[in-house]
Amino acid sequence: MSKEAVVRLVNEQENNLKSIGEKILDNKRITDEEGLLLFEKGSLPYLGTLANYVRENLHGQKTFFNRNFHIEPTNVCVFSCHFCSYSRLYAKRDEGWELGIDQMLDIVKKYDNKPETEVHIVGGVHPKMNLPYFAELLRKIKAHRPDLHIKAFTAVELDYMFRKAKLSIEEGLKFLQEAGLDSIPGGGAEIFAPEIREKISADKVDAVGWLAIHEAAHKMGMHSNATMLYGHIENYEHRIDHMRQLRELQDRTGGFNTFIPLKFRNKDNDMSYVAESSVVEDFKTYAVARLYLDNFPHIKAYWPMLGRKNAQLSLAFGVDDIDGTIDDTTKIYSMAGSEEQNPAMTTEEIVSLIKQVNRQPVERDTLYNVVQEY
Ligand code: V47
Ligand code: SF4
Repeated sequence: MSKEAVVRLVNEQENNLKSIGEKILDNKRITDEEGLLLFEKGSLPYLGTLANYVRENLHGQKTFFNRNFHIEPTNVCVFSCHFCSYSRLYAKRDEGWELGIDQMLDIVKKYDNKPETEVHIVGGVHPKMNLPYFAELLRKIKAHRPDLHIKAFTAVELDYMFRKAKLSIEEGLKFLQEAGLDSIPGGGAEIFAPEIREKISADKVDAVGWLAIHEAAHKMGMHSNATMLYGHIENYEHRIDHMRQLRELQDRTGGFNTFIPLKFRNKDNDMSYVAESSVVEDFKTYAVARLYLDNFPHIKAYWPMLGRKNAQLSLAFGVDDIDGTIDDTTKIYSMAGSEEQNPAMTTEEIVSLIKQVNRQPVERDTLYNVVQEY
């Protein structure tokens, strides 16, 4: 849509929505109240048009993806998040899996001589898989394949490892960085507001701890991502509060690469009674995230969760990244009822998915350096 057409749409809105649109056209930051108003009163076409305007100003038609694979060391977890369909409590670990270091290295070796640029390692919090264990894993992966970027361990896993090892955040991160950790994924953020966090994941690291780990990592030169689990018992104010804390941290460090809204899926967990959000709600959330998080370079739609068609559509609502060519080793979403039961997509499939909606596919590495344009 041309800028003139966006301006015309902005001028047709009632007062408050119009002034927010004008701010966005002027490249000005919107306030929390304005973000909330967009959620409450903005129509989907209006939010989509504004978010797409911002997205195209930043990236044009470019749509990023990377070639990665996942390792999930274990689904045994000492925590008991009610939304989680994946973890098996430590006491019931006969229903779970625990991979040894050599088994994980064998997964890495499957990709020898293949063009994957990243390994993503996230799992449950197993009491026996401690800091030295994971440091050895990182060292072995780096020794085998030094060029592979290791994005590993959510702040939840890191917090547990560091506390058990009696190390400060900085000491723990330095230890892992020296062993080969390159960056940190965005999981474990859920919803920061304590009144919601206490109800959905009371026993793991809180917002202050999650943010402190990401801040320390950024200060050591490591980049990270941030997620938000939405569409359960939180309201719009909680979503804005969550994004405000991320925007403030990003102002201080600039270390976040991408924001990933994660839609709550309700299969086989303690919160199955909560209805899933509508697709309209999903796209509104992507669009408001693009408009509110003006200092985040990228907004990512995680396609296994959304499904391929909705991932395509999300590109018109502020999203510029659809993650990677994941193979079927990831279970955390399929167990929660995601659209894709065995998520796997080849590079050719991702490229044609993006081209079908008239965007330009760009393969990136973890830090968004361009690997190949299509
Ligand atoms: O924090 C768990 C989510 C996250 C459910 O950084 C659920 O590139 C929906 O870290 N419904 C972990 N979501 C995943 C993660 C991640 C994923 C993709 C990309 C990146 C990245 C990081 O999975 C958890 C939690 O929010 N999750 N259960 C569920 N029922
Ligand atoms: Fe454990 Fe993560 Fe599941 Fe929470 S979401 S129970 S920390 S695996």
